[in-house]
Amino acid sequence: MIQLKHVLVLVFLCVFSGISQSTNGYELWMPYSNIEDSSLTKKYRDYSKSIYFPGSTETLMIAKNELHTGLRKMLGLASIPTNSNRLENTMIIGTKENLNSDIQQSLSKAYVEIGNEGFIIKTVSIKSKTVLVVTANTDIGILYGVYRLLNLMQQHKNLHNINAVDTPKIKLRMLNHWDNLDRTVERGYAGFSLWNWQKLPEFIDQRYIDYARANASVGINAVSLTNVNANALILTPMYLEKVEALARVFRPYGIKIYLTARFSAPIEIGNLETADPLDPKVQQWWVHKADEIYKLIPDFGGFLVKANSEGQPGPQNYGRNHVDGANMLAKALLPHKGNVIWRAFVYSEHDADDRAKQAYSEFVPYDGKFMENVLVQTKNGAIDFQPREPFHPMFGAMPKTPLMMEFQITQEYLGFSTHLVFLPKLFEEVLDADTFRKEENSTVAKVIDGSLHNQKLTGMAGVANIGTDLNWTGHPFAQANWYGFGRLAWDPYLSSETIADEWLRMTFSNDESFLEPMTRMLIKSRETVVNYMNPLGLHHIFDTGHHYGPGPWVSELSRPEWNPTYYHKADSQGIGFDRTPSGSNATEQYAKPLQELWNDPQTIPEEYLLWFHHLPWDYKLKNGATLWDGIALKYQQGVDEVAGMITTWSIMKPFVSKEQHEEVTMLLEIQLKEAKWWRDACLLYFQTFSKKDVPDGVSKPLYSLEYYKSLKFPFAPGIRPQWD
Ligand code: GCW
Repeated sequence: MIQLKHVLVLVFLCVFSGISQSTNGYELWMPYSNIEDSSLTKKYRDYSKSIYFPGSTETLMIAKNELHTGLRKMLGLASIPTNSNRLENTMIIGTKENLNSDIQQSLSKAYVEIGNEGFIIKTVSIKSKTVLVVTANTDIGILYGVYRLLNLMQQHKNLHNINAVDTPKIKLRMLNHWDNLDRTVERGYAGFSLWNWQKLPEFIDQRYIDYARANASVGINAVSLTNVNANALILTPMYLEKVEALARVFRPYGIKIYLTARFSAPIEIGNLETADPLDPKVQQWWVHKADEIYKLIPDFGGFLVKANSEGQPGPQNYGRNHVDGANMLAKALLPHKGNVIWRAFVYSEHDADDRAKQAYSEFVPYDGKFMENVLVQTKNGAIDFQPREPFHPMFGAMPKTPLMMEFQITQEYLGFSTHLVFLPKLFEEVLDADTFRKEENSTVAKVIDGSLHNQKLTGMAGVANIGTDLNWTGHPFAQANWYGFGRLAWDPYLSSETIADEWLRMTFSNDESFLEPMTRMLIKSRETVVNYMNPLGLHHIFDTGHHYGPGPWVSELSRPEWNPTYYHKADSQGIGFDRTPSGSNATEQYAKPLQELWNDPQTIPEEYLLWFHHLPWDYKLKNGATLWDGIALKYQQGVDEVAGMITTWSIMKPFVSKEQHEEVTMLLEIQLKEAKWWRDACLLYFQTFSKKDVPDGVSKPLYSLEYYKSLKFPFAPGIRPQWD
């Protein structure tokens, strides 16, 4: 029997060992762990002595509850005193019109800066007393401000003299769920879809609320609920009433719902014979559909569309083009202020040109032709969410069109939810890339936030990694990728180090002996996965369909560009895809300075080498090694780095819960096993062309090439049924 003294010891251990109270990860980056530093607690308590927080809208009530929960848990306060006499308080939280005129005036410039979604957190002196003020122009600004304040407290930041004026730099900060109506998730590795269509609209799962809360805490303000490989049923009344229930939950958190629109919906659910965008009956059908949706959901965001891509229907089925398709939908949505997000992820089996060039060739000529409520959503790279890709050449090349970034948070090509990979580092690399399209430093971030070409409508989407798993994302560290995506969508100029530091502090511990090695580990994890999967610019050498593990030998799929051999082009001469003028000339789609730099294997950054060049096996790399040796050594380095992650993690026990420590340890062991699998399978296969021994320092393969080729994975999640 457990005795009282055991319970007390346990409580003592939890409270005083710095272990966060959350043990299963459900609370994400908001465990609001008790702050043990007594001087810090005192300072925070001083601000929390008496709080003036007027207003009772749904959004403000959420903010108030959150504040109370946070302060209660972090500071151990039983209740939070509120005071309606605003001059006697230590914390004042309210929209501009609720604050006294002195404060209003002293902040008048900042109020202009923060617009509709920003906030101000500032200590001000009132009657010679220091007061912490959180203010905004709108309720949602207050909610964002409260979340930020609590986040800062979770990070043990000094609030003395704080003057944080912050507003999102991007308008649409969006998660794209690839959730099917049967609750499977395409490329989902964290369980099933959160949306329980059978129980909606009556049953509101607490998860919907917690999901909205997590999104709002980082400023995500839009979600598309359904897979871009869309099912038209979602647009029928039967489903729309369920969508409406979710919209009601999300609304006070500032989140708008988008749906994926199947282009052939007028045929499938509208009894029309065609979905031709120039047919008046089809146009009318969409106008009515939009009216019907907005009647139910007045703040509906709009449609996300994958058309004429990987077998999805689209305007080209009727001899029309992307502009015809997008503008037809845009017209139906415009009166309601809705948007069309039209994806640029297109490539065709009938186009013999390099797949990497096709989206640019197809879309750039349409620049300036889309209606003002159309965003063209473009993946970060020209192929497909690979461990490393040069930025998509469309960024910067369509100055008259708002280009929306599409990142993939779910790790389709990055080890599913079993590999620890900190994606903000990858996202940062893309956002910081210079397109050279205008003045110097015309970065992708400046294209996305609209500053380079004066765009008003701006957006960043992330394909969600969220599911019904207890900890939401499968891998406890994959939560950092959801968090980091949100932070970068708010501010694409944040550094990945800052994001790693914030997330680690909030989720686990503020102890420096935890933070320093763990931040380093997170930052490095992104290069590590490149090393053991796709070093030196190799790409898309994943096994077919499910993309689980290596399959560089796959060569017999019906569409050439679905075969890994299409991408690595290994032969007895060498390896790599020649995309210079002597090959596919994909470099031509980039600005001149990049063409010059990238056309020459001597000047291209080596991380892109084999993306753009086919080079002999004994080509000399910058470090003097031959290309073959260099590839082999990178694979080995990746494996060694995962082993290093295991060592680092093994000493982190004091800072995390026992459950999470064990979970991550098991996952890292899988990652190590799979990193070795990648190394051995790829090197054995490429060796059949290079005919060279692996250099010293590279471990001998564990199994034969035949063994690796024979592996089958019926259990691999997230497969696309039509591919298998
Ligand atoms: O990378 C590919 C994925 C598909 C996905 C497609 C897309 C939703 O393998 O599963 O389909 O990209 O982005 O449309």
